[in-house]
Amino acid sequence: MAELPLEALRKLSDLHPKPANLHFQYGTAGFRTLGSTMDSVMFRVGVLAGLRSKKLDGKTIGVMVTASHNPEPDNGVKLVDPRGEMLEASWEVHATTLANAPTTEAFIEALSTLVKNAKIDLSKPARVVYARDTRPSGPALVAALEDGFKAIGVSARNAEVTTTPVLHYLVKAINTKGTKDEYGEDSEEGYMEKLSSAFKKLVAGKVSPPPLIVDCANGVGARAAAKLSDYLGDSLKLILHNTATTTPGALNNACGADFVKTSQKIPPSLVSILKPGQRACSLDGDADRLIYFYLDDRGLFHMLDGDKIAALVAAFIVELVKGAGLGEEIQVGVVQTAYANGASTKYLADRLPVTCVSTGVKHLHHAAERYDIGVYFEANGHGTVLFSPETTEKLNTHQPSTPAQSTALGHLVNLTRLINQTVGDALSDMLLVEVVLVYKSYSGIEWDSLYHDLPNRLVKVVVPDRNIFKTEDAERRLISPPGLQQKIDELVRRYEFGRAFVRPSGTEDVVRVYAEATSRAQADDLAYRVAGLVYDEAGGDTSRRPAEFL
Ligand code: 16G
Ligand code: MG
Repeated sequence: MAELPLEALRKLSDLHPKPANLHFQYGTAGFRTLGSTMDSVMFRVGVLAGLRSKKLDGKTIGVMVTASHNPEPDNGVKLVDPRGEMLEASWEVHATTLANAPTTEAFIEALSTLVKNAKIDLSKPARVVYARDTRPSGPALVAALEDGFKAIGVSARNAEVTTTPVLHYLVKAINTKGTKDEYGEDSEEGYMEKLSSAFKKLVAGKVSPPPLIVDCANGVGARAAAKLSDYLGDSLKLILHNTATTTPGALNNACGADFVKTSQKIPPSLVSILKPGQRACSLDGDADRLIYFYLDDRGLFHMLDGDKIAALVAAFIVELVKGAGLGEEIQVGVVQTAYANGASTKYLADRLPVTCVSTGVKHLHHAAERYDIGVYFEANGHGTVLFSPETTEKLNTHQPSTPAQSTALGHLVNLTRLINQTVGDALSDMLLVEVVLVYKSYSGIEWDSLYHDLPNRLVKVVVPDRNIFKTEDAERRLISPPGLQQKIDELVRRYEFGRAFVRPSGTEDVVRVYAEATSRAQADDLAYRVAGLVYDEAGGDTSRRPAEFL
């Protein structure tokens, strides 16, 4: 058995010392914190990615350097497993352990333990593909990552500056190359070609929709959207805004999907641009989330979030499955989280099976895999549609008995190519939405009227220790602190269609409170009161109560 290359590891690790007083955690979205503190983390992730690849017999692992919708000084890194999926949970723990080893010697010690416990054969090859978003801290962090690759002997492919979903696509495309499951050509061009040609087939013969305004969050999505726009040609005209990827401080600043979803407002930069009735959408900083919106004829803002996308898409897919004569054989289901608007859950549950899971893409993804066709979306706009291997096979081999069935079947097959099934993908989801809007002849207004969102409010409560908050039932109920859930239940009962839940954030040191009710004032009031309960229970900082809750 080959040994760890100790000399190279020591020499390179010494160039990337761990800051003494910082603790790093591989959380729901990988490591994410101030970019200026992440040099050692990047180096060690480089080494870990190599080991992960060796463990999986030389399959290609992905590494994405991004902090998504976070402000520009932040950065982050996450690993992508060979099928284009998020890193297996047990390795998140290894990542955290390695990142926190205080010295080079401790790091090497931790590596040896991992190699032994995980039974990693070091003589296997290691292959990695990596990319970064447009953050200014990216190049230096990538250099540290590359030192990690060098230290463990990775054959690494640099995918340069691209979106998170493109990187996931590349991982899957590389690992399926030459197999019967070939996912597409393993390049950004291959991705653009695959999506745009499926889109063109789907909308062939239909009336082209009016141009779509795309808010690119001043992030890497701007570059990808510009390329995609060239591939789409006249089939869909995109008007790109917030494309200032090199202006300091512009990334995600008062724009992008997270801004729109959390503030429930149009980005100020689009106020003078968006005309009443016109469709617009926002990508987030690494282009894996998508939120649509429009202004009505009174100029009022309406948001079409991940729940609305799920409703639109799921209903369309069910129709196609029935149309193809496969209604009895293929079960379509939807996966949501507790943040899904109650009105969306009702709309969907009246039509198809709906599951609720904990927050975080990996939970949704795994639950969606249990359906033949699983549609999953978080309200924040992250989501996709998964076709099980058996379903894909069935769609490719089924013999339709009428021309109508044949058409519906053809559309489903094209959807399997249009949709990036590895992870939520703002650009792929945008094309998917556009396809449905074209088929239904919907503008944003008709789409929005599928159901009416219950007014809702999300607030943060800063508490000394968020770890005392523990949940059950897909985060819908608290089991700790004891007694708090009963108090919340009592409050909620006083509001018509009231619903509220409390969970500790997985990405920030806060507790989140969500509330909805039949009116804006009631939703705000319920959120405020529940936040007050949380606050009192957790002994929050009284100087910050209560104005900061709302
Ligand atoms: C991360 C998750 C996202 C989730 C969010 C919740 C991934 C790739 N991303 O961004 O799915 O909605 O965290 O944040 O899993 P919170 O725990 O702070 O509310
Ligand atoms: Mg993102």
